[in-house]
Amino acid sequence: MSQAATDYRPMWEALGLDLPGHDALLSAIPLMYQDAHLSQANRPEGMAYFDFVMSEIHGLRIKELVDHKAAGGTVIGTFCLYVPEEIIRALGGQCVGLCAGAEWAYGEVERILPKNTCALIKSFMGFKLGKVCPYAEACDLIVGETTCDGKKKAYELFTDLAPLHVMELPQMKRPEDRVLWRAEIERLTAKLEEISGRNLTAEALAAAVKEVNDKRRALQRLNAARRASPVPISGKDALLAVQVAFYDDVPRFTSMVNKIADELEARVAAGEGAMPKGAPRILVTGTPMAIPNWKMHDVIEKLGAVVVMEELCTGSRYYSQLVDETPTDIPGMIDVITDKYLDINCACFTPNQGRIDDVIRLAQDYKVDGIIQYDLQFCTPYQIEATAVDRAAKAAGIPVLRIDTDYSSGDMGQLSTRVEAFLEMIE
Ligand code: BJ8
Repeated sequence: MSQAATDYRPMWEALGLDLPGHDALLSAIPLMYQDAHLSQANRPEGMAYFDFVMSEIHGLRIKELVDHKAAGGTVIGTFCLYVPEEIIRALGGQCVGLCAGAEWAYGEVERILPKNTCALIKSFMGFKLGKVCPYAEACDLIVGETTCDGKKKAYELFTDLAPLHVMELPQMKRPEDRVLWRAEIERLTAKLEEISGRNLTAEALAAAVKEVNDKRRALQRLNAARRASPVPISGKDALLAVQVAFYDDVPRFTSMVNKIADELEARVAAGEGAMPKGAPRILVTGTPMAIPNWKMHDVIEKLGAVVVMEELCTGSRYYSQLVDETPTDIPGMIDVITDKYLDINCACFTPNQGRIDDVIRLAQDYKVDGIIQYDLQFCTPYQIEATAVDRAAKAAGIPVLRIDTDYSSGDMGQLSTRVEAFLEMIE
């Protein structure tokens, strides 16, 4: 891709964006990106791709989506890992993650949602009410899911703002829950067939499974390199790769991430790091971090530590499981898709021992010096589950720090002080 000074305003206008509000949002992102990402030393050269993607975040990629629609395809928005991208792609859709990572139009949001709603929900409602997200405005359908109570009830209001389909996600993982979840995947398939005017074929589904697996395999490679010391990529840059995975073109993204993984493997072999050897190694776990939420990683890494793993939906929960590529017929493929997605360990499930085990396993595997639990305020599932993570970490002899925060920058000083004290304690 080559950078060109394209005027995207007519496209944004045609999508119905509020242009003054959108201008204000777009002018803030480069400053945040400069401060969090471009200011880092020793970045892998391959991150230039992500710098370009970020510079075109509401430009080129949106144009690609608009062109895709003009050619007869669909754009499907999602808010959660449980929505199977494979089915969307097999039916000619481009899948885009809509979780928003910045405060927007909170005044309007708080007229319809309680103030004490988590930042992630307020943010996606604010982006929609404020008409500043071209991804949301480009969607033919948005797929919600019954995960936490806040999202579930917010969708009842969101349905007035956009075409919405809600999947019923069970909250346990018993055989009868799997039956329900499989039926929900079939119901989503029928909905996508209706809006796309296509029928699901085994060939298209097998191809989509392979493509999405390849994307996750590339991210697995990139993240495997983070086991090394010194670590060849900063936590902020590794987080950015997963954030971009939610909306970039799949084959292009896979090829660029594989290139970065090649570079990281060479850096590891040469003993080259993005951070000095001996920098405290941190695992971050908790609620997802959508673009442009780099707050926690930024605080940690500006204090000289490095995040080497994220047990997050914008982290290992996104790429660690693959869909089994063995089945060749549609029912068999729907079976393995059902299993793969039900295997994700979100705190909305009970019990959720699998997540606690993952946190400890990853912490040991990546030889971390400490765990930071990052939870959004008012996110009851993760905030309550933090106690179990805390206990398991202490039992495994791993120091742990709990942080409850939001998207504002108001508590940056306080966060910095707490993380600094934690780092002094573990060093
Ligand atoms: S699979 S974590 S993306 S539901 S932060 S809105 S849980 S109150 S985002 Fe999530 Fe899917 Fe689970 Fe992942 Fe509610 Fe908590 Fe807010 Fe949350």
